[in-house]
Amino acid sequence: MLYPQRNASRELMCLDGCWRFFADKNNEISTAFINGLTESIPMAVPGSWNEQYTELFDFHGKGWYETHTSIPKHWENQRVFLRLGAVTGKAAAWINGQPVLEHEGSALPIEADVSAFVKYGEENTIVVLADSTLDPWGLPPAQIEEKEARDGFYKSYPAVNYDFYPYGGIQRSVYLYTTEKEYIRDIIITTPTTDGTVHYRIEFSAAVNGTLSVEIDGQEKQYRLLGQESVEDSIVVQNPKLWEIGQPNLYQLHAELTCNGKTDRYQERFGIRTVCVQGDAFLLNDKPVFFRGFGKHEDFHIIGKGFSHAVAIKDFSLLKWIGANSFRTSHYPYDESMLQYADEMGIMVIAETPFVGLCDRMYRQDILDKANVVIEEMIARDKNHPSVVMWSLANEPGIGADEEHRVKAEYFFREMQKTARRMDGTRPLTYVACEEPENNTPFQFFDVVCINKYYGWYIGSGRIEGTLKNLDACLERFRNTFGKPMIITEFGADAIDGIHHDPPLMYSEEFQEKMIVEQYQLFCSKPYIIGTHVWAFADFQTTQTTARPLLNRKGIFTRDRQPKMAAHALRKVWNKEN
Ligand code: BDP
Repeated sequence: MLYPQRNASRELMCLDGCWRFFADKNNEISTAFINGLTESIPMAVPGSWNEQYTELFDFHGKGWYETHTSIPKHWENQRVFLRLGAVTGKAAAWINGQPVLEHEGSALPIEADVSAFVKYGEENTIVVLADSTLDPWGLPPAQIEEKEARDGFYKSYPAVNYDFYPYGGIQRSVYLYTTEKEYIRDIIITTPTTDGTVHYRIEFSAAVNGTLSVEIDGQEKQYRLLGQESVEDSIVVQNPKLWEIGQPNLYQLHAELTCNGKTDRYQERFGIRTVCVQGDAFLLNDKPVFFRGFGKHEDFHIIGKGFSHAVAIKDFSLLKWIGANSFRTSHYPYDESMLQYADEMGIMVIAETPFVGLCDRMYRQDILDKANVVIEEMIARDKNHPSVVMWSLANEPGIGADEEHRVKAEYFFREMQKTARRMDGTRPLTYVACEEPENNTPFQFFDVVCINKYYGWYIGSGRIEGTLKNLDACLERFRNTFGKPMIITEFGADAIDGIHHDPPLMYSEEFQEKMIVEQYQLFCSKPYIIGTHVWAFADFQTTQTTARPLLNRKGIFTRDRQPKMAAHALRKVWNKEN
């Protein structure tokens, strides 16, 4: 899937702004309603609805959005696509009363050719349904209904099976864009070596007759197309400047497809770089790298999980300030702009699926089918970003050591892993574990072992030195079981900003700083550990529970991005290493 683009042949209309909104608390609106909300309030798009109105904070149901836009007359001779960057839960869209889209899954774009439904040179009504109903079979899952009384993650309310707030809404930008009738549907770029060879596969909307030109770094190739659906070839860039951490050299592939006298164009940015796992090393351009950074969230005051360029830029400026070189898109794919910025700033990304909170009941064929679709959609969207160096297929799945569940989970993970490798044979794969090695047998199918360990916090609470020996033993257990390189993808402690204590006690800034610095030293002493990500980059909104004073406070920065003591400490350590 290509990102929408405005260029010499494609037009782009952004529909972000203030839409009309109706929270369907009593399930009153059927799909028969699509021609105008009678009772509605203003709602900003992109943005979650939960913090825009106090009374909607706990609303997890069907949110109806409506906007109007006139569509230029001259678009009539082109194709028009509607593209929703991300809509929570089950989404659907109508144009002028006609259904145009249906999709399940929150953090990936949805689009459809709506040429046949728009009125050209006139006003059009666009309605979007964001069904944020908590679904025990969703990816990610809420708790199962019969067990509602048991509550969710850490007995949380609302009862979801993960530790972040289930914000609802149209969370990312909405666009209308045009292409020619016959158009470039996809471009897949790979760079198998560092010598400058750029492989590309250009896919068309149909079997086309015409010409294609491809240009990279001043070198151009022309193709005559006779009923072809795609072209696969390569160009060798002379003296290539590689994409490196902090030195993000980027190239452009310009493609022009001409059919029946009309030209569709697309310009895709990419980097020349290789990634692979070799022995105990993660190699970027044949040199070992050490991952230094954070697990993050898309989360900010008022906008919730809505995307904001300003917040994204602030986060990248803080990643640079602190000396980080990477982050994980815990626990779902992030807005494409985050990856574009990471490409431009030379920051590595471990890109994660939304499969957080998977548990025993989920290892079924129908859930696997859904999971495979999400993996395909994520890789189809993000494949050309040089910053994405590894895919993570799940966070902290509950696998269980008993034979029945282990066998089911192994099958599930083996199949997901096959789907990911079929889609992309160039990037290493991982998933992120929190349980012991015997509960994580699917690691046999993956390249890197990623673990989340909270010694001194959930295990041996309050004891930092006292738990180092056990943490050390735990690392060795994983290493001895799988013999693979390891990344510590989460470790950390909650610290409420402004709370100080001597001696360092839990929840004080001193405790968080001491724990992170001491555990980091232990991790660095292990040659098989190829990176550490502190949990978390910033404090974030989560569900209500006794363990969460308003927010999850494990951020190194506060929710409004102010540094805690640990941020200054990490900065010293990382800047010395850089
Ligand atoms: C891990 C999860 C993460 C949580 C974190 C925590 O991966 O989503 O926020 O623990 O408890 O289990 O803070």
